[in-house]
Amino acid sequence: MFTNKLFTLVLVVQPQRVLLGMKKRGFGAGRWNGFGGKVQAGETIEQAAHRELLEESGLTVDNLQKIGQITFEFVGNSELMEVHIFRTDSFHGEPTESDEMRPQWFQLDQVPFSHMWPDDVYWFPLLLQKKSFQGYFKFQGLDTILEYTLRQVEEV
Ligand code: 6U4
Repeated sequence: MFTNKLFTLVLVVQPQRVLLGMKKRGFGAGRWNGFGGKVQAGETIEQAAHRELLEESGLTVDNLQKIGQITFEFVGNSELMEVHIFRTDSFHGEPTESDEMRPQWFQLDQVPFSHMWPDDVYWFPLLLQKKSFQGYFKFQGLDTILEYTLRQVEEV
């Protein structure tokens, strides 16, 4: 029997660049990723997305666009990660290193996929084209995708 745990992930995208953070500790440490984390009791998914973005990057945003939802299964773990992915094109503040993340801008043709979660290379192009998507990835360990589905949807 599977249970779902809610997570957020925010990508700040500008015409020529995307802001990623090097995860310094915890789950996914050593990988570049968007900013996000667990949804806490008493907050909405969107509130959690704003909170985690501020905590991890120092940035605030007026609007987050809901763009994707991916469920991750890790073989041997009955808790699925339900990750809600948002995109924003504008922000307030200066990207600032936190205990958890070291932010860095990447040109859109130099996104460091080999140092990111292996699923990112599949859905990043949709995110960059502002196409909404829904997916499911089944992992063996942290590096191997055993199977996946990914489809474009009208609305997440
Ligand atoms: P703590 O340790 O409580 O501060 P918290 O920041 O709440 O943790 P964390 O860092 O464990 O949560 O959240 C994991 C983050 O990694 C979320 O933003 C979702 C993201 N993530 C998890 N699996 C991913 C994957 N396969 N591909 C991806 N992002 C993933 O791009």
